[in-house]
Amino acid sequence: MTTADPMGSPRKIIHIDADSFYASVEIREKPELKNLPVAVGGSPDHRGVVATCNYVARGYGVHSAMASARAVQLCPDLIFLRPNFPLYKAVSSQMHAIFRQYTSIIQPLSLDEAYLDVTGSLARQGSATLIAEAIRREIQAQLGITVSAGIAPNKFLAKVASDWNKPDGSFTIAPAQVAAFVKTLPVTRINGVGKVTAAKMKQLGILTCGDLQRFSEADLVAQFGSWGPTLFRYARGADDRPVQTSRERKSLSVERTFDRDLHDTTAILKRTDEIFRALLERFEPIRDRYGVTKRFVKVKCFDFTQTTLEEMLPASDARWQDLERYHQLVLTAVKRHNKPIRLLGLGVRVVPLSGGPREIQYDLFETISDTDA
Ligand code: DCP
Ligand code: MG
Repeated sequence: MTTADPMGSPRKIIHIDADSFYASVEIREKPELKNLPVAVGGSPDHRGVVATCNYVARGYGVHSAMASARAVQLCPDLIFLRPNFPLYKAVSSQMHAIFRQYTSIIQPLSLDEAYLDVTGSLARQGSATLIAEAIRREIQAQLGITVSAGIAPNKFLAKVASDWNKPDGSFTIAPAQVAAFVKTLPVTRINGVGKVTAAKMKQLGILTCGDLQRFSEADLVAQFGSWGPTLFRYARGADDRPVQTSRERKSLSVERTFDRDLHDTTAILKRTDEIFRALLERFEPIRDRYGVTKRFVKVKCFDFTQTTLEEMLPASDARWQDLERYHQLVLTAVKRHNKPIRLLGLGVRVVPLSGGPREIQYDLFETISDTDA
């Protein structure tokens, strides 16, 4: 269910994001590593990549998606751990069990990140801030890891807010504070504004959402294409996207942005295989409830030109799990531009298997993505 408050009063959205998730879970298992620099990922001598690292390692400049070999250069004492995905999945389900004590309207974005709509929750006198604090305390006490929380009237602001006092912090943007908050909010805080967009905005004299407000919607469309109307609303702190529970899921996708652009077919296919495995893993929890109607791929080149290709499937069944078809789609998409690749994404369009009111027409290409740009 989504929340459309009949009185028109603001929604209460919480965004939760665990701190250095994989690393925190590993350190919980091995507390003696707590104050040492720790990374989870592939080993430095096998062209591995850092999945994440604790905040001690971040102090040396190590970060997600960095080549492990580079990470060791920056931090010679870095301790590398192999990932243990089943354990991270288990901790993620335990986090969700805690969320469900407060609301059933939960939209997972990845294992460690979710939106919660607590507009109708009666717990903690209906205070979203107190609910978020309770969730943070319970996760720390029961699961031994810390999470950060953002509390706001919509998803856009809640996500910005969860990053505000990270790690182990929370931040509330009350409805009355929204206008003042966005005035000075740097555009780089907007999810999706990366280096290239930020540079373009800077050239236009746009550093903050306040600056962005001076542009009309038409101007923004002229400058930023189909993203213009969204930017126009975000600049004003507005976002009416509902928190979508998995019951309403339309697609599932996994994207990866690479530390270094991929140049050759072997590297591209190797990364495709990794993303394919991640996609299978994300599909697993919903496989009994959803059928797949299409597979799609997204390829973004170093210069941000992008191609999306999709392929209809004859029946909503399990046969979508065909790595060869994904290879074909990726290679076809890559050939369109024939340039170095900065991002690859694989996904599926899904429909609920049982009948009912939710079987509606689905928009194309609305993806719930797992971007790590
Ligand atoms: N992850 C990954 N590869 C990436 C980015 C993330 O494998 N390029 C994995 C490891 C992370 C987990 O996903 O632990 C969650 O991603 P986040 O972006 O939330 O990063 P963290 O939780 O590690 O750190 P934080 O949220 O504190 O910045
Ligand atoms: Mg996180």
